[in-house]
Amino acid sequence: MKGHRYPNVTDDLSWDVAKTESVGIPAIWNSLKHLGKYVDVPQALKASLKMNQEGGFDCPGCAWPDPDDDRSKLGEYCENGIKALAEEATKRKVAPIFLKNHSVAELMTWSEYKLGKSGRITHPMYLAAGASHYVEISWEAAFEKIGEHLKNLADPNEAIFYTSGRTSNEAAFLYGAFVRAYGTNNLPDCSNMCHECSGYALSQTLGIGKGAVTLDDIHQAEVVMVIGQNPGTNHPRMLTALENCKLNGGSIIAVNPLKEAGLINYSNPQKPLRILKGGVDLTDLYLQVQVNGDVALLKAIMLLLLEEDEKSGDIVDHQFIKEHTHGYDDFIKDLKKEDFKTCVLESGVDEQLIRNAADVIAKNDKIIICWAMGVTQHENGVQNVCEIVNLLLMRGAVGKAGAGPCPVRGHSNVQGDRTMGIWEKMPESFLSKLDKAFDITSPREEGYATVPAIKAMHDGKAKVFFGMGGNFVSATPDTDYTADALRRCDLTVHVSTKLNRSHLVHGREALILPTLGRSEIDVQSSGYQFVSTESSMGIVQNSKGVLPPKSDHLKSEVAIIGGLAQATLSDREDVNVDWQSFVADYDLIRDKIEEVIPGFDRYNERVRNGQGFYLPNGVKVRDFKTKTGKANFTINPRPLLELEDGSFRLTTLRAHDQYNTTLYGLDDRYRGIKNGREIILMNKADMADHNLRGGDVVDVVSDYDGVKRKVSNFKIVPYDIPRRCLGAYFPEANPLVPIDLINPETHTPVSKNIIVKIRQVAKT
Ligand SMILES: Nc1nc2c(c(=O)[nH]1)N[C@H]1C(S)=C(S)[C@@H](COP(=O)(O)OP(=O)(O)OC[C@H]3O[C@@H](n4cnc5c(=O)[nH]c(N)nc54)[C@H](O)[C@@H]3O)O[C@H]1N2
Ligand SMILES: Nc1nc2c(c(=O)[nH]1)N[C@H]1C(S)=C(S)[C@@H](COP(=O)(O)OP(=O)(O)OC[C@H]3O[C@@H](n4cnc5c(=O)[nH]c(N)nc54)[C@H](O)[C@@H]3O)O[C@H]1N2
Ligand SMILES: [Mo]
Repeated sequence: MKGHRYPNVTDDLSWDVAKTESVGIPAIWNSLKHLGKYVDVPQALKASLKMNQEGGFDCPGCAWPDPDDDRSKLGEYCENGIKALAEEATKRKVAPIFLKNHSVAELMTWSEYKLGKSGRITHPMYLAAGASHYVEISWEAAFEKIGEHLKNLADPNEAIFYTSGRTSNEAAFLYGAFVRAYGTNNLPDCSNMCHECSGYALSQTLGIGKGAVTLDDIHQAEVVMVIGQNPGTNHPRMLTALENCKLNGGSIIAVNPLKEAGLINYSNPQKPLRILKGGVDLTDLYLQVQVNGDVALLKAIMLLLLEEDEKSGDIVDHQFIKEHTHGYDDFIKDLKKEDFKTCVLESGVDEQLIRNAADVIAKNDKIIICWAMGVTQHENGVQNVCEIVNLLLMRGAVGKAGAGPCPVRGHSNVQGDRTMGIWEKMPESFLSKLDKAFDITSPREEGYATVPAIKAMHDGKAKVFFGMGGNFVSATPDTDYTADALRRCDLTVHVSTKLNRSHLVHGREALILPTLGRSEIDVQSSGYQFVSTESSMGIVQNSKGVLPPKSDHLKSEVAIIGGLAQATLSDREDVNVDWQSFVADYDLIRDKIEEVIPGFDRYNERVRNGQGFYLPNGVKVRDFKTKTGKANFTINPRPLLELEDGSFRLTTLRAHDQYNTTLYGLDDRYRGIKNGREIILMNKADMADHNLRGGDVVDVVSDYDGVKRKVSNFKIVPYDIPRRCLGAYFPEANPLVPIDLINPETHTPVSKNIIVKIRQVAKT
């Protein structure tokens, strides 16, 4: 079967006006309803009380941190956390008999939703060359097969080792050590498609590729800007922090092409009295930028700040700038070249609203800027983040209480995985210590990030793909191209909990290795094990599963790495690592982490403290580890936002009922959309111009570098979105994202600004 298509699931699509409030009673009800269908409810409720609590496990959903103290007795989780748990704790199973009954070709015709709902994979499964069905295989034989393939490659750089962001610190660190002992730095990860631009920009400007605020900072901030992020769906517990900020007198400014319900009004489900009062109005100023209008908006705001400062001298923090920053004069010289009116126009936001926003930012000192994918997944993603930093630096809002940059990370341990060395270009300081700790010689040559890895497979330069979690074919750009790339491999292997598309779009041979979920009990030969994760705010804490594993045949990710390393490296004379000792006792892995990575002193002791510990972060104390030793202002050109007649800017979004490529359901409750994912959100005036009505069926085409990419049978939904901008869901729209349309510094695919045209196929 060519390519990779999603069967149409929009037959009874409906839409209503988008909501203006979030959470509250419907959310709790919704999550319980969701639980009942698939899960053993008493077991899941028991588990939910342990989620994000001391002695329990870290929610497998997003990377939002837990409060340092005062965790809610009602449960420190959210509606979408419960859904994430329900996916792991499902009653349904994909046992060998299931895969005997359903061929790969048949499963290819199932929607992503149906595949995911099939349940947890119970046994290692193997697809032989030319075979139609997966069959059960023993763990030993599976490891043997992978080991043989890896040993037979002409060059270790012909293997790709992907990581999705749920992998624990312990598993990620051991995996990185194995991959480098084997001989490659080909360690692409989901971060390459996610916050890579944040890491890059923050390292250049502030000296650390992470955020520098705590929950407490958000509570005491006077202004929180939330740019390109939809916390009501993707980080629901962040709304509690924003609520606290509001109740303490803070102001919230949202910057988003869509009016997201979660940012408008919030009823904290853990505060029933507030629900009765109608919740808390969160956003004071909602700036509905056009897609990729953020640099123009930030420049307009900075021009206003500068203008005020030139009059009064007390808006720009000159003292801070003199002591702690570099490049201010050049930055100002460049900023002054911008015309305010043009910036306003290009941002798509009403001038008065921009003036109001600048006023709030000028009058308050404790300013935090939070952001996510609406900022990073752009060709100018690095510049977007750099402009955010420029604004904070102008106001001296870095390295003090209640202020600073706050990239809100996605997967629950994506930040930890990077700290642990999951990166294609870890610095020498890490590699040399890793070499010493394991007595190995890591290669120094830079490996492939995600997009270069896809191209290498496509070009036949890489032949084995190993995925530690994730759903590579669906999450990556240019689906048909990526599907071809995977199909050209000799072997594709996925360590997974659930069935997904990447098991079906496979290499000549394929393996599925089923693993324990975060909520499950992990016992190894030395006894019960726990793992640890790092939150978006740099807090490392332990996570211990509480539910019995769904099958006796599951292995932990650590055990899978141990088995794989042994099968691959046991006859290599230059590698003498006792991999099984690490599998037996994860404390030994943590000892090695402590040896290699700064900030993990007394790891085994401190991680046992229920609340975990903060990793060191120089930015918080104005110790900027940049080349200049200061915080750097940067010069960032404003992207040109011209559009040909008939073209639109398409941004891809997550619905309320999904976790990346895992679909919890087919609705997007807050946006008022039901039973449909193959849709295009469109401004009513644009619909009128193109003679389109809600429900009309269209093809969407992107034309880039001479290649036309298309998705078919999408339905138009009228929506409050700026003119000439369109919204569609990730991953259904991924075939439209060109493989070469990337942010040049980091190779991040441009998933938030795809230039497309629309062709009507049928009327409603
Ligand atoms: N329930 C749930 N939780 C999740 C996830 C999930 O799928 N489901 N995914 C996890 C992961 S891996 C991540 S990275 C995060 C993602 O969290 P988000 O970044 O919140 O997710 P997206 O849906 O990609 O949405 C980005 C927001 O950016 C806006 N936007 C789009 N284009 C632009 C633009 O050009 N400028 C601006 N200013 N805004 C824009 C969109 O309208 C949307 O509100 O969530 C994590 N948490
Ligand atoms: N167009 C478009 N594309 C995007 C984005 C976008 O906004 N728009 N967002 C990008 C972003 S931000 C990200 S992070 C990526 C996400 O990319 P990925 O991380 O690759 O995708 P997920 O859908 O999160 O992966 C889900 C699969 O992980 C497996 N899994 C779940 N839990 C575990 C576990 O505990 N261990 C293991 N080993 N496996 C597990 C399950 O089998 C499940 O099917 O997608 C990117 N792609
Ligand atoms: Mo992400």
